[in-house]
This record gives sequence, C-alpha cells and structure tokens, in this order.
Amino acid sequence: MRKNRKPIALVLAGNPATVSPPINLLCLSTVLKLEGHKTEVYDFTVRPEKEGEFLHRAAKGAFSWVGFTGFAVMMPGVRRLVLKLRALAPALPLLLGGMHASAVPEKTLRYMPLDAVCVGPGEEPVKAFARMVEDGQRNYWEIPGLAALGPRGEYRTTPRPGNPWSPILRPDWEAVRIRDYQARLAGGIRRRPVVAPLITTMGCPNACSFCSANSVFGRRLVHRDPVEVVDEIEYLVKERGVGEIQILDDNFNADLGYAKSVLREWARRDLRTVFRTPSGIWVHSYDSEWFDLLKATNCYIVAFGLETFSKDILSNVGKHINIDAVPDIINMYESRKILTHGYFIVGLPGENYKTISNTIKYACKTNLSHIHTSILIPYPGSKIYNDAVKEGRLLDDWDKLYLYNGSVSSFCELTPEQLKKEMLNFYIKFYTSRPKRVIALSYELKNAGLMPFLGMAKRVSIS
Ligand code: B12
Repeated sequence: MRKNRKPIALVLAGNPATVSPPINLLCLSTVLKLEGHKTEVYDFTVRPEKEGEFLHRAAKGAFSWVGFTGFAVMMPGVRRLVLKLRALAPALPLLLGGMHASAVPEKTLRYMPLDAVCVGPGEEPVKAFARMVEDGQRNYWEIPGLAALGPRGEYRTTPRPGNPWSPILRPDWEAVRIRDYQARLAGGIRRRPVVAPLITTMGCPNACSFCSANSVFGRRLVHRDPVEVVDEIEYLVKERGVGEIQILDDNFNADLGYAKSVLREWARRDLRTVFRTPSGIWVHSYDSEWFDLLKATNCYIVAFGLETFSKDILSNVGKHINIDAVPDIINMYESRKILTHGYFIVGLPGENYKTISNTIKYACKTNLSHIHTSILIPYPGSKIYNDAVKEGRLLDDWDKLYLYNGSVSSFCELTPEQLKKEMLNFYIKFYTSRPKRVIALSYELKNAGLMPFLGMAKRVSIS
C-alpha cells in the first residue's frame, strides 16, 4: 500500500425503512485494497451521524475521490451529497455506480454533477478510474464501462471489451460493523440475533419486463467459487458472530447444480447456521437432493416471485412459471417444515379487479405461509419503464420509486389509489384467511421486533 495515497471514500446514502450492508461497496473495497489503495466505507443509512465528519474531511482534501452506489429511490439522497461536495471540494472526482447508473447513465449524469458513472460491474472500471485520478487525467469516458459528459456537455462512453465479467471478490467485511444493521434489518423475518447478507451469484437468466436487475449483469449468471462462498460464511460465523445468512442473489437456484454445490460444501462444514432467500428463488428448480441439502443447511423459509395468478399477465410480462403447478411445489417445501413466502405485484399491464381478486383467492388457497405484495413500480432499466419512456411517458421522479408507493403512474385500468387499496386488501384477506397465518405473522413480529415492519408500514401510510 503506497503510503502517500489518500483514501478512497465509498458512500451509501439515503434513509431506507430497512437496511442491509452495502455488499457492492464492500466488494469494490476489496478490489481497491488489492490494488494497494486505502478505502473508507461510509454507510449513512445506518450511521447518519458520520455525514458531517465525511463532508468536513472532504472539504479538507482528505480523499483521493468518492464513489457512490445506489438504485433509483436513493438518487435524490446521492444528489444532495454530490451538490454539497461540489460546493465544499469542487475538484474532488465523484463516481456513481450500481443499478440506476447502469440503467439510465446519461439521465443520471444530467440529473447531478458527477464526473462519471459506471455502467455494469465495477471491478475493472474502478481500478482504471483510480489510476486515471492518480495520473491527474479526467477523460473518464475513455475507461471501458464508464460514461461521462464531455467538454461540451456531450454524453460519452466506452463499451466494455468482450467478457466484462471479472470474478466477484469477497466483500471487505472489515469495513462495516454488522451489528449496525440488526435493528432495522431488511426483510423483517429472522431466527438468529445476528444476520448477514451473502451473494453467491450475480444476474438472472430471466427477463421479466417489470424487473431492472438485468441492467447491471444482463441476462446471465455470474457464479462465485462455492468453496470461496462457504469460506466467507465460515468467516462471518467464526469472526463476526453471525448465526443467520440471507442469500440475496436474484435467483440463487437458477443453476440448480451450482446452488447444490454451495449447499453441499456448507453442510459438510456443519456451521450451525440457518438461512433464507429473501430475493426469491426459481419455483420450478428443485429435486430431492435440493430438499435434503436445504434441510441439512437449515433453510427455514424460501421466497418465490409469483406476481399474479393470471396466465395472460404472466406471459405478457415474460414470467414463464406454470402457476397451476405452484401449489404442489409449495407443499413440497411446507411439508418439510420449510416455510414459503410469495411475492405478488398488483398493477401489471392487463390487471383489473377480476384478475386481482382471482390472485388473492389463489394465494389464500395455497399453503403459503407469508406474502409480500407491492404495486408495480416502473423501475428505470426495466422493459416496462423503457417502453413507457419511448412512448413519451414521464416516469423520472425517482424518489417515489419504492414498492408501496401508490402515487406513481399506473399501467393498467385501475388508478394508483385503487391499486393501493387492493394491495392492502390482499394483505388483510391473506393473513386473516387462516388462523395459522395470523399466528405466523405475530410470531415473526415478536421475533424480528416491530422496527422493520413499522418502517414498511410508515412507507405504506405516507404514499
Ligand atoms: C441488497 C438489496 C437491497 C438492500 C440494500 C442494499 C444496500 N445497502 O445497498 C435493501 C434490502 C435495504 C434493499 C432495499 C430496497 N430495494 Co433492493 N435490492 C438489493 C439486491 C437484492 C442486491 C443488491 C446487491 O448488493 N447486489 C450485489 C452487488 C455486488 O451487485 P451490484 O449492487 O449490482 O453492484 C455491482 C455493480 O452495480 C457495480 N456497482 C455498484 N455500486 C457501485 C459503486 C461504484 C462507485 C462503482 C464504480 C460500481 C458500482 O459494481 C458492483 C460489483 O460488480 C438488489 C437486486 C440486484 N440485482 O441488484 C435489489 C434492488 C436493487 N432493490 C430494489 C428496490 C426497488 C429496493 C426498494 C426500493 C424496495 C422498497 N422497499 O421499496 C428498497 C428500498 C431501499 C431504499 N433505500 O429505500 C430494486 C431496484 C430497482 C431500481 N432500478 O431502482 C432491485 C434491483 C430489486 C429488483 N429486482 O427490482 N435492497
């Protein structure tokens, strides 16, 4: 590590209802440290009191440059900080990466005064950006994977050569305090006092039109080495006191063979952890060994993206699941005491009162233990957003793009307010449809504490 190098600040801004360690920044911190740089990770979602110190140090010229991450709903928070930094330290290079910058890079560069944005995975571009800053150059658009505005305000970028996928390295867990995330932990449901997120694969082979996850990794799956993944779990358990893992992959079992290889290594090490998959797994990807391995690694709940009971809507949005086969698959999990959680969206194109009430009836009739219902949000980078923008619809008040927010535009015959009522109606009907569901919900509330749920309730109420 070259002594005179100033540290690089990596920043997560915003005040989300629930929180989770910024794995993206922690992976990039590992990459930069391997290049001999010093990094400082600032997560203001859990340590807001650190913002003052961060701005003071920036004004004093303490940082080589600042890297931000974020997705749509976080952009107003990032912009607020960028404007402050521009005033305090005009020459400090500012780079933004992540889902939003990858989905709408030019719009993002015209929304706030950044030096550059990263489009896609950051591992390689972040190294080149650090070198260019050190060499005092500023033609950031020449770096493959970055985009910037040229001297006349023109949008400029350099595409990535060939296969842009460098291995995803273990997050730099030393850079954060895992205990800071426990009180408002994302996802609410938990079984152990200390929980940490984990990424084993990036990307998803599917192309559901309402999802923007393909903006960064495209429709492919990038795997981490299974042994490397379980080494990380062992470190979290033995060095950081973690007892529960949240696998945050977009589609952990999209490649069942790979997922089983991770679970086999995990079971072999007998780490006494439990885990769950809050981001959802593919409902049709299973076999008997998969179930045995889930039990051997203490998976206690899985989530499925089911979205709607309407076959027409499912095919319209390109979600190729056989909704008639799902109730039996749910029973395969529930009969093994692995709870199931269904994700539903109200307001997909083609939706009407009939399709919503059919979906509610369907969900109540299944043996699902829990549901999460949201209103369709046109996330930048999703096909629904891109098509709508092409048709001239204005969808860029990014601070409104969180799940429960009924006041965004509608893509079906119901108004946003009507959709919100139906969303609430869905929760009430489902959780009052069977006594065991009321008991299950109160058990989770008791277990996880009210904070995460209050956070979500606050979000529902203000919109
Ligand atoms: C973890 C996670 C969360 C965590 C927060 C994580 C955090 N602290 O940042 C929690 C649980 C809190 C969360 C909450 C929400 N989330 Co969320 N979340 C995710 C999830 C599952 C994984 C993100 C992640 O860490 N991936 C792993 C890392 C390695 O990948 P990455 O982030 O893409 O990073 C790579 C590149 O993007 C790039 N990069 C990223 N940052 C940077 C920075 C720099 C400087 C550079 C150079 C490069 C770079 O390099 C990285 C390594 O290659 C994604 C799914 C997804 N596919 O991204 C959804 C996702 C990002 N979430 C989403 C949403 C909508 C939400 C909510 C708004 C939902 C709600 N409740 O309303 C909330 C609210 C958040 C808020 N602030 O208000 C959407 C975003 C849609 C959009 N286009 O904006 C996603 C895509 C899910 C989906 N499929 O729709 N979320």
